[in-house]
Amino acid sequence: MLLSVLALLLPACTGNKVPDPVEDDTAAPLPLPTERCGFTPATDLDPADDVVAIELEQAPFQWDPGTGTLLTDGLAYNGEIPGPVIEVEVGQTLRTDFTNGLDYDSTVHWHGLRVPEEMDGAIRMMDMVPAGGTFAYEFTIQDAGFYWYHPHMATEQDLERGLYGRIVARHPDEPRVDCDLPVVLDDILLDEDTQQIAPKDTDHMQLMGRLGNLLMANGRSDRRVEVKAGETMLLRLVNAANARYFNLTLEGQAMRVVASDGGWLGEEVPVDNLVLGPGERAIVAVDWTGAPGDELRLMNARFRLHDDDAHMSEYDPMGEGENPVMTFVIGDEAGTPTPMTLPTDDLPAFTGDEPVAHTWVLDEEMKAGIVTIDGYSYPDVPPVMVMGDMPTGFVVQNDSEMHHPFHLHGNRFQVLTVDGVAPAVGGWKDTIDVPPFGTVELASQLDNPGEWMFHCHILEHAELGMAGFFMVE
Ligand SMILES: [Cu+2]
Repeated sequence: MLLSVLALLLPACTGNKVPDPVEDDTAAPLPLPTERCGFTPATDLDPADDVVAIELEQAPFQWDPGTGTLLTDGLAYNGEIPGPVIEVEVGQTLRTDFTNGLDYDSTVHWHGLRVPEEMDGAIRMMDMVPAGGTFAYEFTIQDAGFYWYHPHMATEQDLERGLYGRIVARHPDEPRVDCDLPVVLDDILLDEDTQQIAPKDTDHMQLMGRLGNLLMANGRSDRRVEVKAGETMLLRLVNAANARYFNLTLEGQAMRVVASDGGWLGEEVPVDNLVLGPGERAIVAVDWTGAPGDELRLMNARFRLHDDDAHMSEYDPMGEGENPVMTFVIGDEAGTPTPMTLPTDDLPAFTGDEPVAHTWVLDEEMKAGIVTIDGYSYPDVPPVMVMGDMPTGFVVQNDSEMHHPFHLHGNRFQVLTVDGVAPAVGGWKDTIDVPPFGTVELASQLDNPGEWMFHCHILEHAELGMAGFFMVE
């Protein structure tokens, strides 16, 4: 433990610190076979067409993240990391019979989906599900796109240990491809001696954000997926890391963003690289090129959480360079491209003149170990009161030297500007990076009344109190 903490405090001179496997008689390391691109959804237990019913049980689980050592204090939904893919269509009812198999209270939060407040799984809004208890989450799917679920109690520990799952919410007119791949991006901090999940950090490390030393795609560092040259892949990406921003490129391939957090864009947006802060999602279309046997990697480049001038000493255990997240292998069979005809019926129409209901001010005091929104640290915060069901502006102002991914529960929004400039990728969002000393302007219809949380999605910051709640009336 001491060693790992010390190692994190050393200057960034050691490069990629992916640990070596450790000999362990109790572990049963198996190399991961190459999988065909695609996914198998969770079994729908209800025969009715308009209902998808699943069972979800969270419990301790041992898993090999790709190092060859079983992590003895992992957690999983239904014994899988990530948990099962929930596939639903807009208009269907999703019923989840949830069992909390942990020895402490927990919830399920449906990140990004507009659900009734009593189904949101955030602490203020509902009774927690006690250890060993059950709860039936039930709501209608309103929003097409790529979402995810995770606990909203002990969040920074539970997500590090593997508790997260994917939600593919289908639009009736969305493009359908064989190679539809929902991927949870994550990093995990392993103790370099034991190869187990490193203990919870000191307050100082919590302020800096817990950056891991192993990058994973769907719970493994060694994931390999076979694709066909010529076929179109829809790569659905969610960043489930505690603090890491992923900055992604795909070797030799052109990427087009076709959906953001809250669903499909009206257009394809070509990008050279894709930055996703914790909690953010995107769907990327790729028409694969290459020869059979080619191996093409999804690469992650270093993203500095702090303003360069302010914090030159920021340390990333993955080093300063690029690191692979997963590998795609071009198979022997050829595929054909799928035209991207994108649904457009759901897109925002804000003018930028919406009256600003509130300005959130994010700040931190490194020496005092405090992170705040509007000068308050959760839970000692007054509510923000706003009128609902009308076009409403918000401003998020970052007075600190660090990036903060700002997440709103319950109501989606459009980003009008980041530091005065309209973003390259539009569409509905629920989580947005607010750069150091930067300002973001948002607009929302606020069509989901209730009491909702807002917080930084660097999970250590949320734990330290960078959170609050707003009442939509
Ligand atoms: Cu933060």
